[in-house]
Amino acid sequence: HAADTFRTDLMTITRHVLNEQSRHPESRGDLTILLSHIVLGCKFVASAVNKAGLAKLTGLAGETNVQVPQGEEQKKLDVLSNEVFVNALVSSGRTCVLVSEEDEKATFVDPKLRGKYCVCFDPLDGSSNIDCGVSIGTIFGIYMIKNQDTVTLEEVLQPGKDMIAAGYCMYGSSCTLVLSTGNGVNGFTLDPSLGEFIMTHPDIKIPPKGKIYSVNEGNAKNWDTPTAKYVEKCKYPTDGSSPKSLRYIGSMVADVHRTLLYGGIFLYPADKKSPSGKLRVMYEVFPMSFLMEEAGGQSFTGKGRSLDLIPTDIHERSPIFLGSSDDVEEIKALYAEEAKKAGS
Ligand code: P6P
Repeated sequence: HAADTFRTDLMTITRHVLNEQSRHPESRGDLTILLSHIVLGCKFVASAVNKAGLAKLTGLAGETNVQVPQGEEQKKLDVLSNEVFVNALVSSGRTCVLVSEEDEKATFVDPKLRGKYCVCFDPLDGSSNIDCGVSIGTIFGIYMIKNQDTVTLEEVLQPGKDMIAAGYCMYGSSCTLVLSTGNGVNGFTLDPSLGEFIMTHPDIKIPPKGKIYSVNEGNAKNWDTPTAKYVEKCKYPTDGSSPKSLRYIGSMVADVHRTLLYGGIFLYPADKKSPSGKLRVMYEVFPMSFLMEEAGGQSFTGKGRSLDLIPTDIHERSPIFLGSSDDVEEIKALYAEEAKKAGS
């Protein structure tokens, strides 16, 4: 029956965000407008990422190719993505400061175009994986700024628990956007024929315990004791349970998305080479931790709750252990044990 093929009551991301807005009668719709500009950026990047693959295949790689106006240097995708997001966020008229993985300094928006939000984002995380077709993604977190006209860097360096929304868009076999505005987590898949994100994963909840651990075992030589002990327990359980499976893609958005849907734990620990770990607090750790907690999971830094961190620099790094609540509890216990020994 034709009607079975074509759903006629589409829950698009725009409709979902408007529904969320209606839960806040005092809202003027600024967040809705901001999110619609972020969604536009994601649609552009999805298209550019797919074309990039094509360009490589037809040997159009290199300095310039036919898609790029004659003589112009082909921009690296992460630079291009950053420009798209900065332009979309500034032109939304709803932001006053931007923190991007691609920009050394924070961008303070022209006062004439300012709004009340700060957006922290990694426009194309994992972009080194593009050439081999591994999924990559955009990660973003949104803060409200108290004094948008006199905003200073200090006001940007807020603890993750003050974020009001966060999400990521994964560019893979399909383009999936996962979003939370503080009332649960929902997933949307881009229908390229409509150019719309349609809700495909309503009210995502992470399983309380998983069978997968996700870490770069190549760093094992440099791990601290609690991490080494935890991974050992995953591989050689002493309670009679089956060993966990190792799944590591090396692209945070892909590894976190699998963890969110299937359960388990994702770890990027500190090690002797990188005492603060590798992942960035404001636009990787905070947004992913916000989503995990909204989905019933946890996120831990090795010292405390990730969202309680107060960054001192916009590109600060932190160790991160996130995922199923029971799994994160196990590694928290190992770090507590180590702290007690050190304190004793
Ligand atoms: P490693 C990608 O470069 C990235 O920033 C994250 O997306 C990913 O989780 C991590 O680094 C992978 O790092 O050291 O395991 O290659």
